[in-house]
Amino acid sequence: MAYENIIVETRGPVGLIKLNRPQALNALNSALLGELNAALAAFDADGRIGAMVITGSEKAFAAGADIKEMQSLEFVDAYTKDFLGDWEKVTRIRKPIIAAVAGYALGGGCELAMMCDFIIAAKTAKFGQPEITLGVMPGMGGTQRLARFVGKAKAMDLCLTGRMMDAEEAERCGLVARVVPGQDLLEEAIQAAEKIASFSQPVVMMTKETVNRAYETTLAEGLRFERRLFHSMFALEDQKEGMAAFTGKRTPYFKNR
Ligand code: CO8
Repeated sequence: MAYENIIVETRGPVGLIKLNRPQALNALNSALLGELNAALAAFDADGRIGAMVITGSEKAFAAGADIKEMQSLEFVDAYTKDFLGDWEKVTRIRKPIIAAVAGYALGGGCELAMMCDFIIAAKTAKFGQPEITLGVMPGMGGTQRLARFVGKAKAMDLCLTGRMMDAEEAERCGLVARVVPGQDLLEEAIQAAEKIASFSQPVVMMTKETVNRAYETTLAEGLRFERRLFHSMFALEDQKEGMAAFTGKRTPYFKNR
């Protein structure tokens, strides 16, 4: 598939997607969404790929949903056509996705970064949910994921005032996993993705699925789910290999990667 709004590459076992609408600070329109979903699904189905990275430009990861596209939308169309409903597909990708964020991650941009499994940010990154300044509120997880990831106080602050927070504050409050100098951002994200891709793929996928359960169910149910999947790992050759390699003081070779 030829893409116009994203650039898609592979780096060994890593699928790399660069959002590419520089004239609009990578604002997320329907065309970009369609392409992003297609590229993610293709990497998810590709046995050679173990993890993915989504990134933007130095200036913007994404400055939000495309305001110009949304401006004349009417309620009846938004509702009946489930405007933005397709964004949920990003969260159904089963292999890990890292968001490598430099510059603005605002509105839908911040929400897209939160749909990824973790965020590595450049020092220049700025996160925010400025929808309130446009007469709307977040529509793709900003009120829900942000509240779960950083807590009520910070989520309310960001969603109600529309202010931006920098990378340091985002790391402090748990939105961001690591902050690195801008020039190291992509390399750091690719290295993390390569590391993930070197492990047993079913174990990686089950780990992602299980951590995500923590945000969807009770602690008791989450612990039960974790234990059952943990038990199932003893059916994998990769468990035998990983533990044999440890006791044999050698590097494991995971067959299912
Ligand atoms: N939509 C459309 N175009 C945009 C957007 C956007 N979100 N952001 C920037 N642009 C365009 C500008 O219009 C401008 O285009 P032009 O040159 O044709 O006028 C170009 O990008 C460059 O932008 P600026 O000149 O404004 O650049 P600055 O460096 O002066 O400012 C800012 C950068 C502060 C990021 C500024 O562009 C800005 O405030 N952008 C809007 C941020 C925003 O409000 N985002 C929230 C959008 S609403 C939303 O995301 C709803 C979420 C619902 C779910 C969506 C799921 C995907």
